[in-house]
Amino acid sequence: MVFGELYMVFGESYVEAMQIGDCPGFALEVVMMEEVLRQFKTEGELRAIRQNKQGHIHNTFIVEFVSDKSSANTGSLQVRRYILQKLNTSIFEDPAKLMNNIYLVTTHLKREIEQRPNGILQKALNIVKTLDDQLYFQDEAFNCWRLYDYIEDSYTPNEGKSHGISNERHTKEKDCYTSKESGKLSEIYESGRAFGNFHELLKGFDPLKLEELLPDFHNTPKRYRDLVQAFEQDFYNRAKDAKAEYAYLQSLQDLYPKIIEAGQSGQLPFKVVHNDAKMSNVLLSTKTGKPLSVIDLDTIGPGYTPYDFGDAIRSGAATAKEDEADLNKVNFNLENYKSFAAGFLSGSNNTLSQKEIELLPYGALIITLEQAMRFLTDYLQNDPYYQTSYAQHNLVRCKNQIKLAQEMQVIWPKLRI
Ligand code: GN1
Ligand code: MG
Repeated sequence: MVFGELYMVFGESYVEAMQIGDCPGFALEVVMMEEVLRQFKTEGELRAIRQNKQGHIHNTFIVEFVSDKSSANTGSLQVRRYILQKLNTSIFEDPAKLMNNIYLVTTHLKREIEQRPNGILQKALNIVKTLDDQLYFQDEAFNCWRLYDYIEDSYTPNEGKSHGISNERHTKEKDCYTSKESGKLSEIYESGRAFGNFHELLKGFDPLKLEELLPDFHNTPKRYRDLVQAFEQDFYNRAKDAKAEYAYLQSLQDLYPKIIEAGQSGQLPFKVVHNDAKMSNVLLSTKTGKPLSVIDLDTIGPGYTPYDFGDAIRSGAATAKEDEADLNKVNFNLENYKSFAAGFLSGSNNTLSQKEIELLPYGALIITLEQAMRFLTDYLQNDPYYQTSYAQHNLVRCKNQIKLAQEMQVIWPKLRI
């Protein structure tokens, strides 16, 4: 039985499983995951586990359960899918606080969504609790695991794709949620509506109820100081590879405080924002093409609107993914930018202030530059943070983000909303 990125299909022997898997200790890992899954309130029998390598932080698996309750109409087995994640506790050191934040926010979102039968977002993430009603499970080796319901009939709009441009390499084969190749402008617009609506639904939620798990996450001046320190220390003798990139990022340092200062001086409302509002964190419906849900709530917390707009633009208005090494393929697409912005304003139902709207383009540029700094800092520190597949990976990602930022600078006046 083969479907997609196969990790393990039960019913086959572990010897076969080891041949399918490509990492040492694979069979052991499968046994461990079976044991972990037994701790959660799942339905049916475990049938398959597939790995998903898309995220940079946690280890993610799609797991499939079947129950013998056959559906009356089709006679087929009932299948339930879940997302299982082994949490990266070197980054999220306090999983209890992490899961509590997500629980509070998803509970609020569910209530808001229920109250709006004709609303934009249709579903909130649903945490599957453990048998003893906990939000996550800690195994004997102190690994922390969580389980979510898989949101069916959904896909993520394609990152790194502009309207009309087709590039096969941008397919996210290993995505949890299928990424469609169509790359329609309407999908960018719908994603804008999804994030705009996400902000609107969280408007009444007090940001101080959430723990700030990764302090200074979007404190761009601090990210810059971290970069300067990593470059000057140069513990791994990698600064020599990144002189031009460093000089460019240095040259823009006066721009970095723009959003955080507007926030701290009270010009921007202090809100609950997503803080990792990439295009791949929106789910659209495969049936209607309209927004279904916003996912990946690890970084949910206090912040300012331009942060989320910025992350969405650096992914949604780019013609290539952030891993693309061929910079000729990395361009900024103004049409996508405009569509996303229109969707974002519409989805937020006119709840954005004038100052927030004025600073949205700054969010796009600053968050892209911040991401370039984060990748470069990680490269200079020998990649302790982001998962990488080869030595230059973080440097490539940094160059990619810089290319995008430079293209935004060229057309800057046109980014005004
Ligand atoms: C990380 O793993 P993922 O893709 O959800 C990172 C984001 C970055 C992103 C870059 C907690 O997100 O901030 O923008 O990589 N998340 C964290 O793709 O650092
Ligand atoms: Mg994330």
